[in-house]
Amino acid sequence: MVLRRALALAVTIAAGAIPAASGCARISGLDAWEIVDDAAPVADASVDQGAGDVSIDPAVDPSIDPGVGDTGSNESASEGGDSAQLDTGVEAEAGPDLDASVDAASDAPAPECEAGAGECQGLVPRTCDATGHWKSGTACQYVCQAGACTGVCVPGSKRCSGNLVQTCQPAGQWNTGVKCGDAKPACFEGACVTPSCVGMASKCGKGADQSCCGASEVTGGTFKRSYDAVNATDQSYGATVSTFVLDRYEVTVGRYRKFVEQYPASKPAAGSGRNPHNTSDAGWNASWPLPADQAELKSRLKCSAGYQTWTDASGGNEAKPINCLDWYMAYAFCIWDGGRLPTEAEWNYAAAGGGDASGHRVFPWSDPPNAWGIDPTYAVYECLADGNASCSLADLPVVGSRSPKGDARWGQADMAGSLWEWTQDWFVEPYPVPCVDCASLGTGTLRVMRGGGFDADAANGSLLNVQRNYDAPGASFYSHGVRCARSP
Ligand SMILES: [Ca+2]
Ligand SMILES: [Ca+2]
Repeated sequence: MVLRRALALAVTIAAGAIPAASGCARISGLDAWEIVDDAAPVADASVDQGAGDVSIDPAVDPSIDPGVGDTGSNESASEGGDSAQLDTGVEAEAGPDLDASVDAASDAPAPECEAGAGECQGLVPRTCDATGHWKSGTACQYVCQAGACTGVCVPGSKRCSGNLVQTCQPAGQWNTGVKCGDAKPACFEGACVTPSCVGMASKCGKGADQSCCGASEVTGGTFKRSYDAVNATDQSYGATVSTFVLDRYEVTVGRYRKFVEQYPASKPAAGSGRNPHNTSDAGWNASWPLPADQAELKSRLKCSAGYQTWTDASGGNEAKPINCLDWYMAYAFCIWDGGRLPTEAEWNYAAAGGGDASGHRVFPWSDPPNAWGIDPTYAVYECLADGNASCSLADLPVVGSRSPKGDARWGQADMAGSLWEWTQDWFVEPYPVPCVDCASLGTGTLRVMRGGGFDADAANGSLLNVQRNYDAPGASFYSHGVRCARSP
């Protein structure tokens, strides 16, 4: 292999090696030179044929004289195989092997763009330089258009402006935004949320990394109340429930704290909290008793020294369910938070998984519906959550601690166990029929609770979907909590 000089050009050549395997290897800055296989003897000893490499020593050959031509007239070759030195700085074979075999003009890259033009490759802008070649710039943060960075936001991203959700447009500009509706009236991190969820850390669920504010739609249908074909076989109490939204979790201490902080301004207005599917629902009654002020509300939340989850200062219980709620304190929270109490029929329907072939479940997680299995990996009950049978506040873990294994059909966690959950209805027995989005709202002395508590005994059926419970609406107790219903 020899190095042949093609044209007399002034080039500076960096030290380096030309790959032996290449019959024609180009060195950076060596456009005018080519390497070719050549059977002719090589006089240049600096070309290391043994190694198959051509090495160029700029220290020895510091410059190339553009006047050097194929004749090698400026070469100073030494005898006996010594390096043929060119004043060009390139060691090359002298003599007959020098051959102008390459046209430098054809070797120059052709223009690829019109000088001054601009375009984008993804987020990277590039402009066409004076020689007609693309020069890439630094990637844009937001939008690249016509070779330039523009915009103030990433298209598709969202942010809040007051209670408006703004969306970043394709050109990287915020639109005017959409106002959050009544059900989720506050904007937080680009999404409409319920007031209790503004700024709320995601510390719920089994990994303590889920939003405590999750809610999911329960697809409406017809079913039979307190019927599961296994434990309860009376099919007399059919009901139809319209599609609604039910919180995935029981209300947490952290969420309830937002209500407390704004109390008493967070008290419901008369007539608020109606179930939109039930025209006979008059909503909140202004005569219903609530704590007079924030101090009294806090006091009421401390109903059990050993088991209350409320703390006056935010602490380690924020993702635990708030207990010690009476019916009024539960309902008032849900209204303030853009929702309402679920009716007993709605609660029963969601826990049972509806009334089709996948519904009428024994437990919320039962699939098939008659599956009987329950153990502490499914639900929080019998004070077993901390692994022993004695009862303590450790037996009431964060909401969703058995999720998703213990979830109901539409994603609600802790429907069985954790806390008993208030519903809107007076306790009436038997169930009133017919029932289309019905609720027992007339008069009574006891309000319905469903689902079983963290200290409830599974053997007595407390956690079964068919089980009903009740208490006086003014009763605060450490196993009483709530989960809110909402409109889709
Ligand atoms: Ca225990
Ligand atoms: Ca529960």
